[in-house]
Amino acid sequence: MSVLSHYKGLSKLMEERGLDCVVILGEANLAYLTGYRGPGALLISKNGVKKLLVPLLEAYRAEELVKDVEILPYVSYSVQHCIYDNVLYKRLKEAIVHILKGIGARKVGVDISEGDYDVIVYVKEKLKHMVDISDKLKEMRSIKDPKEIEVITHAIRIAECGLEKSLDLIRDGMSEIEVAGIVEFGMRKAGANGYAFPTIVASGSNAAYPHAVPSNKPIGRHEPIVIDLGALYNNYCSDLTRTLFIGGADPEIKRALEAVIEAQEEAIDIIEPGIKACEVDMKAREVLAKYDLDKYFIHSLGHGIGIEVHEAPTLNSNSDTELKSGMVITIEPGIYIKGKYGIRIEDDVLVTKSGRTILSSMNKLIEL
Ligand SMILES: [Mn+2]
Repeated sequence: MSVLSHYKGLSKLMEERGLDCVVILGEANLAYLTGYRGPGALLISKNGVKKLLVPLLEAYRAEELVKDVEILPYVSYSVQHCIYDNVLYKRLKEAIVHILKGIGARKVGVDISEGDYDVIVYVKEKLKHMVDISDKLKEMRSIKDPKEIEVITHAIRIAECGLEKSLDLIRDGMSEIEVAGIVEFGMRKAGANGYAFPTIVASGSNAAYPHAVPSNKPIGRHEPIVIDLGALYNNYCSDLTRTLFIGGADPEIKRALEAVIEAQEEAIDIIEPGIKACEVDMKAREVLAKYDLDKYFIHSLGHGIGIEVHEAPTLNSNSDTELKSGMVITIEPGIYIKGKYGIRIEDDVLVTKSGRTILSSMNKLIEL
């Protein structure tokens, strides 16, 4: 996919902050700017020099994915008769400094929070004038362009299709691990390159752990089964959660699920450009408070999704970030009662100029 438009934001940043060059180190930021996701560094100068440093073993793949940038392989040991004649026989940090000095860069922007500590310390020591641009990149990535929205929407379809197909195969008595495997195979069959994160399947009292790890526990009838899944497609993630029941839901738990759905829908209804993320989080908590369930909602309401499954903005009580058109966020209220049960519903929402579009579309009450 074309990522050329993302360079424009960086050129503007270099101008605004008087930078000679930027160095991109994080794998997600490399994917954002080049389409290549892997180790290495991208160097862009204000004069238009673009070089992508990649480990020698990644050079073929990078050449296939990245067309408008010079690919420079590096390797820390000597290689005789190497197929590339431009290999830098250096470690990454040395290769970066070598190039920066070669182009006479003095003031350099680096996405410090994404780089290895060792690399950052070395570059800072050799360059002196280093500026952190991590926040700017996070902000740029939080606003998706139409192509990114299309790819994320497809990643959501893959997750929904994978879960939908799995519903015919899930039976009580299967282990959580087995169900996770069925769901993941479903996403693969629907075209997933990979998973946004390891699928969570948590039933009964295990569902009280928001980040439960699937276990050998057999899933039972009438208990909540939380399935949190996400597909990776063309470098972009989806993130979706449903709580389902085999043989119908226990009535008390069903009422709690209805409260969670109401909290989610009311929070989604107030999403529009200019609203603060904390206000959306607050709305969900207000609804749960009506049912005296807010005390069991022990995590934030949601987060941005994109190249990474958790990215800016964060939706919690401290987040005064204003939502903007082009952001894609999750809205995922849940309640977790230790030793008893847990419930979560998660959908993916695009902030639009006039309000919001819910990108996921699966039923919220699923009884098998
Ligand atoms: Mn999520």
